[in-house]
Amino acid sequence: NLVHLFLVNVYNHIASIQSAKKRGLAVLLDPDKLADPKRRKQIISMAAQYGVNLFLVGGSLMTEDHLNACFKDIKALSSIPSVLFPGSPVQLRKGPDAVLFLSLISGRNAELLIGQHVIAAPLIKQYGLETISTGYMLVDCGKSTTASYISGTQPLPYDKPEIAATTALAAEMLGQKMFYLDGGSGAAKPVSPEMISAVRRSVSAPLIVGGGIKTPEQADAAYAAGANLIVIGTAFEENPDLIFDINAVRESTS
Ligand code: 1GP
Repeated sequence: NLVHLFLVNVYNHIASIQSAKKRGLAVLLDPDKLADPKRRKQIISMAAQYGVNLFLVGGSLMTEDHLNACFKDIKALSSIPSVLFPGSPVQLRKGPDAVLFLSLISGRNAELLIGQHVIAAPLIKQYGLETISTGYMLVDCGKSTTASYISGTQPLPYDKPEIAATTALAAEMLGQKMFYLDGGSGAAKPVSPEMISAVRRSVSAPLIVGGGIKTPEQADAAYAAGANLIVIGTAFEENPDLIFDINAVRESTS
């Protein structure tokens, strides 16, 4: 609808969650895993019912293209902003409200620090998408994930919060507007609260945390350590009803 089109500025929306000290929740829709329209619509509707703040849509690997269907269903069933979380420039298209312009700052793969961005930038401009410059940090959370494999990079060591903190600090000095600490989809365990709080102390920009969050306790720990927005994908795909318990944790102190 028109009001939605004119008012939504996704970065301001996320920054306002941080400034209001709220506990933000994003649902990750992996188009590959949500190829079944019934299942996809069920998760979107439940997320809308519980007032989720954001949908992230995308994946490190796409074997079939269901992205347009995801964006269409989100618009039809909710007024929640949708953000493309691209694994590569082939995922770019009109449809999302914004795109995370990710620099994989935990890695040393030049293609994911600047190369793919050169390819993506003119398309993003043509499509008129809001661009959110995001310092993206993959963390080794117990198993090799698709994200770390496909990116060909070494993730940050789990027990080295100081490396994450100084990486984020350097990226903020370089102009990144947001940070995303990610254990990768389906991680064996979430990013540690120690690492989250080290990054939180190091930078002032909004901080997103995801990967392997499966319980209300883990969500609570991530928020308490300083995450402004947590991202849950796999756990909701496996059990959409979990959103009820996660939401209770959000409301307990926000
Ligand atoms: C992955 O942070 C997201 O990039 C979500 O991870 O699927 O493990 O919830 P999960």
